[in-house]
Amino acid sequence: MVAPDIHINTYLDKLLEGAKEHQINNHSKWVIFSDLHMGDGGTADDFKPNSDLFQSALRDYYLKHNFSLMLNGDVEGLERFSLEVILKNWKVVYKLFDSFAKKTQLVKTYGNQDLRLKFKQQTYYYEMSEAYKLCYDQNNIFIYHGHQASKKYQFQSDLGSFKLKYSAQTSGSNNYSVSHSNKKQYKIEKRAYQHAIKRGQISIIGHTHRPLFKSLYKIDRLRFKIDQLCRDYLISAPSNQESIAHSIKFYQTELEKSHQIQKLKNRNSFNYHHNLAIPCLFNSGTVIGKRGITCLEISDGKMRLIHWFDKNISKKYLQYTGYDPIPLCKTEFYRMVINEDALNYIFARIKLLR
Ligand SMILES: [Mn+2]
Repeated sequence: MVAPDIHINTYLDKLLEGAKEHQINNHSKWVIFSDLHMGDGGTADDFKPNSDLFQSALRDYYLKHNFSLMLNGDVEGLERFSLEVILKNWKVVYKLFDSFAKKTQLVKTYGNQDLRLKFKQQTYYYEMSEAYKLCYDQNNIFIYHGHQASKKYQFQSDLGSFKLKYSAQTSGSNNYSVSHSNKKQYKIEKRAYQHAIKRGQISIIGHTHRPLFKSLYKIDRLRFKIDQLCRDYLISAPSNQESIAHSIKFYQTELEKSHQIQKLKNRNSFNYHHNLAIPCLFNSGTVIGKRGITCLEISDGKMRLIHWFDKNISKKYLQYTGYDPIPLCKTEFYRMVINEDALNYIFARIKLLR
């Protein structure tokens, strides 16, 4: 029997081969969201709490600044709601999607929850593909939802609609997402990570709802940030030192909290398995986060991990200077850059370290 991970690598290679290509350059602008889990607008609808924030970010920021929109899977929570109900309840959001299709571009991938759209007879509103490839110079950014790196969904996809119908009947409504098991999440991320290294590319996934930037989880990103701030402190003017010292304390507290969560949940990190994580894996996180929305932006030849939040819910980011959140005009919503780096630099690091 073939080892499962080798099998999944071959499967991801097939996905890569069939991915729709878009050329990008330093003038291109893309924003990538995943896992909206749109429902019926009621209390069981995971999308609802952040829906105003999401619409405002799309309309007042991304559309205004001519970004193309990539929806990387699980837009519709089809494991719990029918497409008809979702379309009817979130008409206003679909209108926004239409605006991107008209003004810039809109592309959509299949997630595990909306996988059945692939087998539907009716024509869906938007062009969809299982995966996309953004080509930047000689380098590739491979974008797919992420469930393809899980054995369960890979077999479902191979077997087609019959198996999907069967699984829809057998999976309970509380079991609609993979994201509840840390061990399973890490396995999926690890396979996606290994495949990206093998192909010397950047891979972007969603699905596990955990933001990743340059293969770093929050805990590792915080450690690097503290290190950088301590260096900045030494070379800064005395007038700036106090605010940098403030930021260091803020990140230190965040790190302690994250460390407790990591211990509690027995989480892994790629830095435990390598001396240095190879910066090939990114995850846009989710639109349905408790403290806001995360997404990935590609613009000006850079990649950015962004956190959108409502100041009435996540006020703490406004009390310190660490992240520098910027308000969206006439709203209570903020856009905050968590990490950013030049694509050229990321690709050079991947080549040098793999
Ligand atoms: Mn998913």
